[in-house]
Amino acid sequence: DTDLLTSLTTQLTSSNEKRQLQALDDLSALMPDGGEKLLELLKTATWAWGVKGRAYELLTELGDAEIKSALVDQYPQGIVPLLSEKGLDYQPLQQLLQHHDYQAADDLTLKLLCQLAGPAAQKRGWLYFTEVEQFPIPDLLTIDHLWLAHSQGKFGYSVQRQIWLGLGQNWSQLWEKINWRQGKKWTRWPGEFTWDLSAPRGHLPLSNQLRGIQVINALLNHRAWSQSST
Ligand code: MD9
Repeated sequence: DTDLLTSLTTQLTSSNEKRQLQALDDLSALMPDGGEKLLELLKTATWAWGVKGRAYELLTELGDAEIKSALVDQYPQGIVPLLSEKGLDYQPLQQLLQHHDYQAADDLTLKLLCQLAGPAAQKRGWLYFTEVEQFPIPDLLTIDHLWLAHSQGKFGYSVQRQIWLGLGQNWSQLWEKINWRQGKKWTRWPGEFTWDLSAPRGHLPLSNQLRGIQVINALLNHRAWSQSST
């Protein structure tokens, strides 16, 4: 067991994101053993958000009172810093995502984007691309990091952007790749979307295509994604 812990620790600190997530899965079977080590790694390792969030989730699910109080101490708002230039409270989104309540989190994400856009968009219930272009970088990054952290790096606008760039910015291929459309048939909201981690990469968060691509185009081209990650 000590040998296994040592080898998992090596895997957690030295390899790629996929192998790190695999190591976390293996480690979860040994827990609560390894909890202290994982807490230490969470503070020191340079992990992608998907790995950090999974490690954080595993630690919060432990009964251990000392680890719990250390987490509350270190990360009172969760693993992702909840930065907002507009004074929005991202704690409710953090809670839903931490508990993998992806459908409620998706609804709330749209609400938050409307709040970011202002009173007219809140009343309208949907966005103009010109409003999206004005979104502050910290807010968009906070939302994206929350989705990444609590989906093992599977969900988030930055994931959708990466896939879309990989497809030569072809929207039609993106819809198929992330299961928003199958052949000629658009996926129907909400029942036909996949609200768990069995979804393909980039499936969530949703952007309604009823009014065309302008909004998602503005989201995936936002200047937030050309910044260094923070
Ligand atoms: C992805 C093509 C998340 C008629 C709910 C949030 C909203 O209303 C009914 C509401 C309305 O505005 C919602 C989400 C999505 N849709 C809806 C997501 C989504 C994705 C791809 C598509 N949609 C594509 C698509 C096409 C036509 C429509 N949609 C029509 C439609 C209608 C409603 C919704 N969609 C809601 Mg969809 O009238 O934004």
